[in-house]
Amino acid sequence: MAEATGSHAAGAARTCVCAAVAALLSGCATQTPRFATVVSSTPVHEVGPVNGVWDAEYGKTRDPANLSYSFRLIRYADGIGVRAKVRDDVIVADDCREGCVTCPSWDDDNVQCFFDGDNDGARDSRAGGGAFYGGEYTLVANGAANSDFSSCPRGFGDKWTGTAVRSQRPDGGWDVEYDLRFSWECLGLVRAPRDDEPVAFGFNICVHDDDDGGRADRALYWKGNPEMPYRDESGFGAVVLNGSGKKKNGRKTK
Ligand SMILES: [Ca+2]
Ligand SMILES: [Ca+2]
Ligand SMILES: [Ca+2]
Ligand SMILES: [Ca+2]
Repeated sequence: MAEATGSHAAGAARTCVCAAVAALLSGCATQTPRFATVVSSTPVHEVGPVNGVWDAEYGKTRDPANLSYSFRLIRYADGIGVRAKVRDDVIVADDCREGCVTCPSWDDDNVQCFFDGDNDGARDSRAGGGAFYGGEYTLVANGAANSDFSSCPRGFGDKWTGTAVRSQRPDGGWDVEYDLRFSWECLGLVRAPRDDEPVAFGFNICVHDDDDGGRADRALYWKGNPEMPYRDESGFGAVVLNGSGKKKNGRKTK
């Protein structure tokens, strides 16, 4: 049985900005993508304690029932989707209030997506004061979000969206299914790619695991430099998503 992950513990005292307010602050008038047409997708990648990369700032586990996940990327006509299924023994979201779009998302159970939209493999994506070509996007297990370090700060619900749905496993643990969708603008692309051309960018994904409240206990990446996996784009994975194979005028491409 699946249920929406809307609960959160009381006591989160940090300042949050809700989605409606953030939309006003952003002052943007771009059309919200519909994500109605799937163009292409990657295979499903499995990430676990052995083949993943642990962020050196946190702890580790050997138990895939404690933390492991699978994910794939989907190219839509109007942006990129990331679907991830996380296995976790305890779900905790005590630091982020539901509906918040600038919360300390890295302290709770979450999925983080990282885009190197200009594909330059920078050693520090935040160097130079915040001109992002992509950046970091986080969705917490209770639906809270953060994209402060990205091309679409506080853009959740408008320029990017996501859902998190949990279901209990027979062993008492949880599966949490995340469905995230990003406009081309959030990848930091100069222009939206044509339907018939492939799109290539650097990508990484991380799941933070909080099992006991307070700070996260561990963070497991697909790829990367363990010392700074969220900022060092040189360690990201290379992703190429094919186009439709049809030009706008209807002729097939070779
Ligand atoms: Ca866990
Ligand atoms: Ca957890
Ligand atoms: Ca903790
Ligand atoms: Ca927490």
